[in-house]
Amino acid sequence: PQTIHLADYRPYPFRLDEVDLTFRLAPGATRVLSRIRFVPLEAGADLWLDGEGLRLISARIDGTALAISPDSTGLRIPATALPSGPFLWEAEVEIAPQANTALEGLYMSGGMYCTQCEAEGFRKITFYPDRPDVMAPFRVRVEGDMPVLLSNGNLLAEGPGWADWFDPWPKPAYLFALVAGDLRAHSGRFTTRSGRDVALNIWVRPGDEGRCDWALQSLIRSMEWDEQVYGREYDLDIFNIVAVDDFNMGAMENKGLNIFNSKLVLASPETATDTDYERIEAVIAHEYFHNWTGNRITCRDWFQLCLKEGLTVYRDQQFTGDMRSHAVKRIEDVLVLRARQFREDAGPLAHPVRPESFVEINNFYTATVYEKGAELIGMLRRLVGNEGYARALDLYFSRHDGQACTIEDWLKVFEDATGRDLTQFKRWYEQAGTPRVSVREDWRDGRFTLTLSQHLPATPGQPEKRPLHIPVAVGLLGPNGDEVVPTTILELTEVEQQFVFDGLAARPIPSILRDFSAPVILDHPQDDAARAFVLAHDTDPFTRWEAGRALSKQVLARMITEGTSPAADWLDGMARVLRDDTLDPAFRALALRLPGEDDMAQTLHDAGLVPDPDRIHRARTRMAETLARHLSADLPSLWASLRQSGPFSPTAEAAGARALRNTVLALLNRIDDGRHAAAAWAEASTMTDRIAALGCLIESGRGTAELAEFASQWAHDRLVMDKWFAVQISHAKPDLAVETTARLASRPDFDWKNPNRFRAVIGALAANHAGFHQGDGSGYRLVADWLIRLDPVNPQTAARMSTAFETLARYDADRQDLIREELARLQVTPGLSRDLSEMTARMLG
Ligand code: BAL
Ligand code: ZN
Repeated sequence: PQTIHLADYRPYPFRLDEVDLTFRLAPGATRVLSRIRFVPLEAGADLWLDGEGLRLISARIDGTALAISPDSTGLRIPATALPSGPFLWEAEVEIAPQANTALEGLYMSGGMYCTQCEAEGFRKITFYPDRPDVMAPFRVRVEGDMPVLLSNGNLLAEGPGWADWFDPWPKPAYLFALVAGDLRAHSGRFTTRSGRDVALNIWVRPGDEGRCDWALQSLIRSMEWDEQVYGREYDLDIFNIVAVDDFNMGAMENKGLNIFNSKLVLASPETATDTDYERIEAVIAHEYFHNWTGNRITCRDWFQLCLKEGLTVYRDQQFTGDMRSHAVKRIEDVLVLRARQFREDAGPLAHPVRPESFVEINNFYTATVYEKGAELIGMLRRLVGNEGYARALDLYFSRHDGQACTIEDWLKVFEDATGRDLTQFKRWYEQAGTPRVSVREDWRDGRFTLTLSQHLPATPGQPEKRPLHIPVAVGLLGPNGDEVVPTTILELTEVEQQFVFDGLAARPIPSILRDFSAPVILDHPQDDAARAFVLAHDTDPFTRWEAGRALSKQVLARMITEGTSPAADWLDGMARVLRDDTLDPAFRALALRLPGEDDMAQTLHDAGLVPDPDRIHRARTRMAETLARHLSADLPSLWASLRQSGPFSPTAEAAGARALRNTVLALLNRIDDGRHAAAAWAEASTMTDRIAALGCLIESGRGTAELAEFASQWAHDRLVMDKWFAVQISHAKPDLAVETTARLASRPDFDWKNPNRFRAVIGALAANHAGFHQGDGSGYRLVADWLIRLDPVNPQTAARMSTAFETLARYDADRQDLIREELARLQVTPGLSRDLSEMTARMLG
């Protein structure tokens, strides 16, 4: 397969004035007619149109029929066969949405037609320059035997079996969308700041209308927020969201017609957890925010993906912080960043936020592009300040509206708006890997010196690294816990630098990397007592939580490697958090959560040790049991006091109380043989509480009757049944996880072609650290078997799931051999997709 390089970018030599499409829908043979006016921008350029899997019926230029035969990637018409000026291209093709299991292009899900075009799915719909820098207004006629026929933009006219749509905003083909089906709308309205009345619709299958209001309210809040915070208004008369059961991603920001995985739309207290509610709110916001950061201003090429994704993730994180709690949101985001992005950056799949080459772009919708991309925006903001950030964003929107842009354009806006030189900062976009920042403290004659140094390890293809421009937010605490130096941004630009603080009465305790000011691994040797002090006194909620986290990891690492008991400082620190009811319950829940097993494996590997998954699991279990016994006098009464009565509330406050209550339940479950979990199950009225109780029951070796009850109640509901599958595997004991997965995968309702169900089962095994990494390789084998089965059906989801193997280098030689064997088996599978073969090749190195 061909590798595409950023350095090879060339502009498309034609402009497209307008695109006119007609769809005659039929499951096995849909006809797509296109009429496109091309205007040459360069003399002598051939016309290249992408096209894959299309049956060409006819093609004409300015009315003259052409005899052309496309190859498997598209068609070329030599310049000599083209008119010298503008011309009209007309083509008719046939496609088979019903046969499209890859869920890319036009496909069918549960009897409805829908599309997914990002990144390169439009070429499976018609011949077209399928690249993001080709932008045009689209006029679309949809004809089909379906009650609801939708496309982008505003509805011009409709009648039985047809609808005409026009999207006046020039857009790249990846933002095209079409939906047709028997759908019902949950509707609302929004009036923009300048008075545009917008019809809002959440389209779902009949019967699901009652589970749409949270999504609709989240959309309205997002629209208000983007006006208030970024000055961005919506720009069409209608905004449609459609929920689809079979979807590779979370959701898609098609202009005026967002298409969502139904998991990220449908919510009711009985069927969705608090985590689902929070995610729905965030993803609705994310896709809506793309209307400006992605659609009005898009990417010049796919190497610039972070331009829209990093910024839009940053915006949705800000939004969630404003709607809920900034402290809690920051901690949650850092947990995700470490679990997914640091993990990626530490292994064979490490790549820069702006990659320089790819084989299959779908393999680069990664935590690095998204989450690390968002961290880079946060760092820029810290470096230029809030006002500088606001000026830069205003300039970005005014300068680049309607354009397809690059990271260079983005950084130039910051330089022009603030006068800062971002030459060195740009390396964050170019160099892969997680930097380590080491801290040394020195106290002499009333002068406190912090020496910061940075190291960026080699990553695939990048043996040498240059120093980064790192904003390190620091505050100093006095011995009595008072803040003696408020948060200051230290700019680390060299390999090593000293920062001096004078005029202090006593040696301070530093609080470093406040608010997680940069995506780095902090190496700050502190003893247990200093960490416990920061946990008790810091004014910054992130570093406060982080001190507790670092202490927990330090204690757990000693338990794993030396077999020690948990330290008293740690137990007391946790007890203080548990009892401190001045703290937000959601924060307390996060602070009481023990480090994950995968996280510990990486931490041990970073320290030069070889992690043993079983030992990690046993030590973590012992740690939780010891903590539960230490807190046993408090837990039952706290659990009882957090019981909620009255109607369900989805607010952050109510969800935080449920999170703390279920954290307490999980601790109780370590020492009470499932007694409280059984009570919790009996009284649960929300999915949050039900699934928490069920997880606990399974962990204590019970739950058979409850699982049966759950399944009989929810057999008709795919999303709820996904949870039923996943909970059994996530909570399975290490030696039972593979067997449980295999048993569940043999059930007739394991609909493995549905990406949500596949992830709920095979993904859950990959996430059960000690279960997946069983020393006999059975976990690896089962996942690889399923990847081989899924790949020909849905290469994108198979490739994504293959990242289960990205951590191979951490483990002992035997496990490494077993993983390599499975990757090699994948690699030689006949007909392996471009997606999965790129992934296996990168992982095998
Ligand atoms: N653009 C793909 C889905 C998303 O990031 O919103
Ligand atoms: Zn996005």
